[in-house]
Amino acid sequence: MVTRGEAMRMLAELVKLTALDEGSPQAFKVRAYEKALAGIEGHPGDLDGMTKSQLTEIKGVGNSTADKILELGKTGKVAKLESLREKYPPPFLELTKIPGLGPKTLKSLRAQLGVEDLDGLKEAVAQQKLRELPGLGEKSEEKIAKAIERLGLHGKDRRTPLVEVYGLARSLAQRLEDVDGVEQAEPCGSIRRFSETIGDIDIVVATTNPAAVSETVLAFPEVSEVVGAGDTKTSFLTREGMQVDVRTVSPDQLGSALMYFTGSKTHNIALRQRAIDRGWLLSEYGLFDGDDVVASETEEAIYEALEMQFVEPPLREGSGEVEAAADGELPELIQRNHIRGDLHYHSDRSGDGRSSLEEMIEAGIEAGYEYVAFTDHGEDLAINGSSREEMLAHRDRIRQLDAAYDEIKILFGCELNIGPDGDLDYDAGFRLEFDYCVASIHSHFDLSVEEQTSRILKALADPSVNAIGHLTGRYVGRRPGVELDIDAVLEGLAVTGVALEVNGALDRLDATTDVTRRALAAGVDLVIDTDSHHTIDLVRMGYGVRYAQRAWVTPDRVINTLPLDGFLDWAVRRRG
Ligand code: DGT
Ligand code: CA
Ligand code: CA
Ligand code: ZN
Repeated sequence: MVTRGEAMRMLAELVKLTALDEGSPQAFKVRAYEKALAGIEGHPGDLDGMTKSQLTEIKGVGNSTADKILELGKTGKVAKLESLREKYPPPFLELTKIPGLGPKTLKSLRAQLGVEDLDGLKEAVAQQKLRELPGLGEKSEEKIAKAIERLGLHGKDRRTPLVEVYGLARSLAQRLEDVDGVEQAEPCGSIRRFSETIGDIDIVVATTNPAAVSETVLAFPEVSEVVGAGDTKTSFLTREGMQVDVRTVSPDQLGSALMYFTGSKTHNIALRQRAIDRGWLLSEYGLFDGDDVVASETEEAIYEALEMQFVEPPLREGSGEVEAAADGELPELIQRNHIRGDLHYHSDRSGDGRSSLEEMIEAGIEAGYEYVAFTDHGEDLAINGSSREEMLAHRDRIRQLDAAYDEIKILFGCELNIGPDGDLDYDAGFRLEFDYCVASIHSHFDLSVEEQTSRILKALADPSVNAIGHLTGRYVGRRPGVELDIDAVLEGLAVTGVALEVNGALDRLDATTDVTRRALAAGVDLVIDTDSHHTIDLVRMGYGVRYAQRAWVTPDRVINTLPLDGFLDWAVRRRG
């Protein structure tokens, strides 16, 4: 029994570990696994019960990958992967998160300096040994030292990016929902609040049969070490050292348990105080008046009993939401169903795009959109971009498809690359040929604050630019974003009327919550996008919306909540 997801996870791990083993992400074997991964990603059905010859019919899947999928189904393990895991244990893998440390460098770090983990690396940096390695120098040594510092990779308080645990948490909860007696299983804690980094995974399970849940948890293939197994809580560590706490409650206590384990701690303390003010007690088991239950089954009932508006989980950070909810003054938050279109959307016209125009259009219709703007990469993004001729031919196809699909408006757009000086793709005249442009940075992350700021300001002054995509270019926990004078950038956005993007890709989540909040205060328009490169990326709209909720974003500030006419007016106004 192999699901598509399991096969994809196996291949993704093989890609990563084989690149290390070969000392290059371009190695033949790595490319082969990547192709197989893309093939299975694009394969519509599940893999259950498929024979070897059926498997090799999937695009990119060769004999050796098919064997591994069958081996995974039969034994739950893949020998090749197990030996690679042994060779590259989690403490060593942590080093791959540091920018500037590619497979080749890591290989020589290990072979020549005996670096096995972060501590070893820090020591080598302190002794200035890195600069002696081939391909490295004093400058890259400093860069690596700075990255270790800024990524917070050191110390016991280190946190894991949401993107690395979100799928796992969802998958564990889904499997628990299939267990006998379980009514609902939800990831809670910082995951439910949609925090971009996570300390540990908390899952709350409403069940009439807690023993069956505990038994199931202990048998999960993800368990590498059991931390504790009691009547209501089972905890374990994954191979990567991530702790997972699974708590069981009876179904009539689900609301109070969700509330308690979602937190945040500050939010909970304020709620408990409101209960005490009424002579009641609030715990994970319910809201009590002496022995009487006031409310416990749903979170809604508890907030109502405490005379408050319902507080969406992303808001529960103890930053004024309890007072606002008590005064009935929580704003109407942005919700997924307010969104009418996606304005950062790639097709396979982009070198890194994976789905065709038609597939992306149909996915957009499926998602309920009234409009989408294809924003394939401009010419500067060498391997991923398109020349003028290619773009004009692309426009013809988009116009034809727009005429063919009545149910959705399809716009001809572009993702303009912002060069180091703030220059954009093509020329000013050609840029105005597009219906819509998002401009973003994709390189030169190490310029000074002044240089980065003027780079952005110059780009957003161009009349073709409607929005700035993934403002800082960060990858959560992996690549720090560029350093900017945020006030100056926000003022520039407000003056020009260019929108600030909240990018819903889980590894980006950019602009950050803090910047988005300040953008609201500065009167800047927002746009929430998926930056989809494949039809499966459309789920990111929900992520972008939830992340935007953390900044208290309201629908009236988000331009892609506008109906088509209103949106087009907005876009045209900018182009004068
Ligand atoms: P994390 O794991 O560091 O990303 O952050 P959380 O918020 O998931 O925190 P965690 O895992 O320590 O606890 C999960 C939730 O349980 C937390 O958000 C609120 C609740 N909680 C934990 N400890 C306490 C406590 O001492 N008092 C109260 N009222 N709630 C707590
Ligand atoms: Ca947690
Ligand atoms: Ca926890
Ligand atoms: Zn993009």
